[in-house]
Amino acid sequence: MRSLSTEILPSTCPLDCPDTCSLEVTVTHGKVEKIEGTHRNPLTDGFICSKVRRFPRHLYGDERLLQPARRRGEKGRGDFEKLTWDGALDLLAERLGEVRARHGGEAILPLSYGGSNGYLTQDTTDARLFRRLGASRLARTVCAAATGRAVSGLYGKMPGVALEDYVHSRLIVVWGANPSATGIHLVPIIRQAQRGGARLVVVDPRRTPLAKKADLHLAPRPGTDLPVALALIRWLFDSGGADREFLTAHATGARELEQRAEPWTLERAAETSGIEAADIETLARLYADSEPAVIRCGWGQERNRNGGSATAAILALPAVAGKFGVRGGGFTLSSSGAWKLDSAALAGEEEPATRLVNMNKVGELLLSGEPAVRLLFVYNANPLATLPEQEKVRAGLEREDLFTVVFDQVMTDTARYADLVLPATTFLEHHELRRGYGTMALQEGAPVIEPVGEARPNYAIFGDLCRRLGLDRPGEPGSPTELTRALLAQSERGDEMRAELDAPGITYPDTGRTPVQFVDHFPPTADGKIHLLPPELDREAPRGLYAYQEDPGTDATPLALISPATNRTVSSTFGQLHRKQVPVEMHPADAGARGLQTGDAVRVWSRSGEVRCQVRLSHDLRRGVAMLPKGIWSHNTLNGATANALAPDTLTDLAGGACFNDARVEVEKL
Ligand SMILES: Nc1nc2c(c(=O)[nH]1)N[C@H]1C(S)=C(S)[C@@H](COP(=O)(O)OP(=O)(O)OC[C@H]3O[C@@H](n4cnc5c(=O)[nH]c(N)nc54)[C@H](O)[C@@H]3O)O[C@H]1N2
Ligand SMILES: Nc1nc2c(c(=O)[nH]1)N[C@H]1C(S)=C(S)[C@@H](COP(=O)(O)OP(=O)(O)OC[C@H]3O[C@@H](n4cnc5c(=O)[nH]c(N)nc54)[C@H](O)[C@@H]3O)O[C@H]1N2
Ligand code: SF4
Ligand SMILES: [Mo]
Repeated sequence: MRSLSTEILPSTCPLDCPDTCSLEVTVTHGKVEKIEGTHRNPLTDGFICSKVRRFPRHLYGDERLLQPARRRGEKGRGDFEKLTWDGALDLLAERLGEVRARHGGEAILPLSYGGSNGYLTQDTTDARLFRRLGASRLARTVCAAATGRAVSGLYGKMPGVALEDYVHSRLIVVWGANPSATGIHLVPIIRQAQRGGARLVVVDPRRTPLAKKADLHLAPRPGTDLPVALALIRWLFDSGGADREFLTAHATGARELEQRAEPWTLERAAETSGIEAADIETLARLYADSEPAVIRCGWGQERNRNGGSATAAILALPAVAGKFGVRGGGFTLSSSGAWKLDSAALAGEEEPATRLVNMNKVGELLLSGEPAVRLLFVYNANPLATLPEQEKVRAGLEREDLFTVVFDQVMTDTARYADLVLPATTFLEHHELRRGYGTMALQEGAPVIEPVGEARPNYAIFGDLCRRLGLDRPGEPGSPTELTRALLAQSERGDEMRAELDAPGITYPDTGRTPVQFVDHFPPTADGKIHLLPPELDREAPRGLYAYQEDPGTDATPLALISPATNRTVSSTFGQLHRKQVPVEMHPADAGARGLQTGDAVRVWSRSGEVRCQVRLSHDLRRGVAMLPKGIWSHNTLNGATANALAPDTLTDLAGGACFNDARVEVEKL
């Protein structure tokens, strides 16, 4: 029996995860007691991850920011004194105005990534403020830049195969993705397909949980997916496995692709990738012979110098082999292309052409950029924990002449360096409208509790700052209701979507919940065709599209350090809740060669920096590969540095994306 003061309220998980679970939140005496999954989003199927089940610890934990505060001690120490909201916003408005007047708008840098934010809490009133200040603009390249460019270059943002439809597939290829941690609802669907006789192939340098259940596991050296995919393409063309009829009807650039794949024999790809030629051939045959066949392409293959071309080559496979046109056939990357809604269009006038800053280069910019950044406004991001070249970012944050504002829910590693800290609400305390990037669903969330402490939502704070600076215009949408209405009005189906959001509480794009590629929709490119060698991508890639760039390893730093996601954090979110030391994992042979055993304290170093931590031996990594997970915080290692201190700020071949997995390191006993 529940007491009368207990309520069960609906919500939607907006975290940076493909699944967008529909939730049911138990609230007792105004406090969140329990969070569970529901069936409203069919993909959720009534269960959610342990991270969000434990969300009350994030809401009410010691690290939760409760009031605005101003730095008292040295930068980085996390010593603050409380301010009122009025005091904090007056101070901030004054600083913003002052910096703009003295150094120009571009001396202000807004830094947000917003993976965990929906249509209401990023690119709305915040965009309005920063545009009107003439601030520097941020290219959000830390994730999905190269994959995004590849998919839109080839297919024009065509949505992928619905994850629910994988039950119909006879072959599932999971390439550079680890859904067991990063999108858990796909796992039971894959297992169900396997029980029905489907084959599973995993391409990943690690033996992931799904790799252990796979019929075939290909473990390439990080950054060598491009040669593997090109060898598959070459084999398909040579052995009659290419669907030339489909290519003639639906694609351009097939001949050029065939030519670029020509040098990549199975043997040569095997030598470069460290996979057996016979295994690549087994995948080629399986792929050619299976119908329907689907590729779940993730982001692991993206985060290196070849990331754009590798993704393009992987996504070319279903076109070459003619795998479209059936339910359960084709590819899935991100389904966000299914939605045409655009928050930024609500922000008012067009962006002024101010300086565009690549997020991966923020460390460099803070140290030596011209014009110098004088005011850094961090929200919806934890850059010290998530950007490459962590030591440069840290040194930048230590600059005495930089005023840093951090608007967050908890005292992050970045917030410790702030001059001004502002407490933000979570999705259980504000309104949100969120589409999935795995599921096709769009769902709303309304507050289920009053804000904890004095936390406030993004849309409110940026709206308030606009008013204080005299940058607001009458009649602009500003409240969540107004923003939602204006956003839905962008679609011809706006009224229908509004009604569906009210009941049953979920809506889908025009293409529906489970559209079939090349049946229900076609590439939204100018000619409606697939472009296997888009000229603009070919011009952009430094050596042309599909040109392989060699491994950046050196004799001094021969090991490839990858930093994949774990099931403990979402990017760096929830890192405050995990206080244990996190070890670097290595293959026993690599450890043995260095005289290392599990539990030893080691120094892991690259050209960029060093991490001191423990080591753990693991048979799940291929030789030559070490792993330190993404998203850990300074308290998780002996010297406060993480994988990001080892990661270079070099860029992917397309779209200036992050190359975290191009970190090349050596490990030695401390
Ligand atoms: N629990 C949890 N869920 C998350 C996240 C999280 O941090 N935690 N993050 C969210 C976000 S922001 C994103 S972008 C997605 C990412 O989702 P995924 O792409 O599934 O996650 P990653 O762990 O980045 O990478 C997937 C796999 O790529 C492998 N890999 C590394 N280098 C290579 C390579 O060169 N080639 C190949 N083939 N594989 C490689 C890694 O070993 C890893 O198993 O997940 C989202 N979901
Ligand atoms: N080494 C390594 N680093 C990586 C990666 C990797 O593979 N390896 N992957 C990268 C990837 S895939 C991604 S997506 C990036 C993510 O990089 P970030 O976006 O910097 O990481 P998050 O941990 O998601 O940070 C979100 C922050 O915003 C706060 N927040 C959430 N909602 C709100 C809100 O409504 N208002 C405000 N004001 N704050 C809010 C959260 O508390 C959290 O601190 O990290 C990248 N970093
Ligand atoms: S993080 Fe992903 S799996 Fe966990 S509740 Fe949110 S949407 Fe669901
Ligand atoms: Mo990401």
